[in-house]
Amino acid sequence: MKLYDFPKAPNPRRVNIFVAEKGLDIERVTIDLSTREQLKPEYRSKNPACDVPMLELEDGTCISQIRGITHYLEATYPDTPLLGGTPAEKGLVEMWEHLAFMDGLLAVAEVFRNTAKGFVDRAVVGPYNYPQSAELAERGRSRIVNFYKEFDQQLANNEYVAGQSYSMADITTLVVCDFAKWIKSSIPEDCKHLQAWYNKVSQRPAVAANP
Ligand SMILES: N[C@@H](CCC(=O)N[C@@H](CS)C(=O)NCC(=O)O)C(=O)O
Repeated sequence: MKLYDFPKAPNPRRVNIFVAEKGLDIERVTIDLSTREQLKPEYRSKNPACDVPMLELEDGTCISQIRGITHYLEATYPDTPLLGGTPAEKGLVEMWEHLAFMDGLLAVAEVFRNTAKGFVDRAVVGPYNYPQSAELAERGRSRIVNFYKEFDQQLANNEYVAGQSYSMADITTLVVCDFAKWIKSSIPEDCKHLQAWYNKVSQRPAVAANP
């Protein structure tokens, strides 16, 4: 099994933390996003979505998209469950992880990809080139403020993002909070629950080992 990776980028980091939490040792292949290796024919033939991470199984099956990869790994290595135990927990982890991705990670990406110089023609991840939009960058900034508020509220009543157990929903939320620093945004002072949770989960060995 091989994990195609670019550790500096936020989405591969989500899977790298997940893998470390499970204590798995998986061979890595670096796809250099800075030279646009993800768009080259060799990688594109394995992953037409042209993104990382991507997991290649022993038989050559290629699974891209973090949900695909984490569900495969959870089913194969069920010890240390990170996608929920009971049916209700599984539903809640999916729910909160998806919200963290849609309302958090994509909001930060909306700002970053529509403002960073190196992304002038690459405002959207994937095989097609799209130009940047200043309006989308501005909209992203206001979406992040709402993300902080929503997740602070959730953490006022729950120890972890999806309830009482640490899960993939925490991993994605933590990565959003760190990715936001790339656009000079940080957890607002009045989001005390989110800040306390952030301080706690940042100290986990799997998180610290994948900065
Ligand atoms: N929806 C994808 C997101 C993956 C993604 O956006 N990866 C970024 C790195 S953070 C990427 O591959 N970017 C390639 C590019 O910018 O062209 C997933 O769930 O795996």
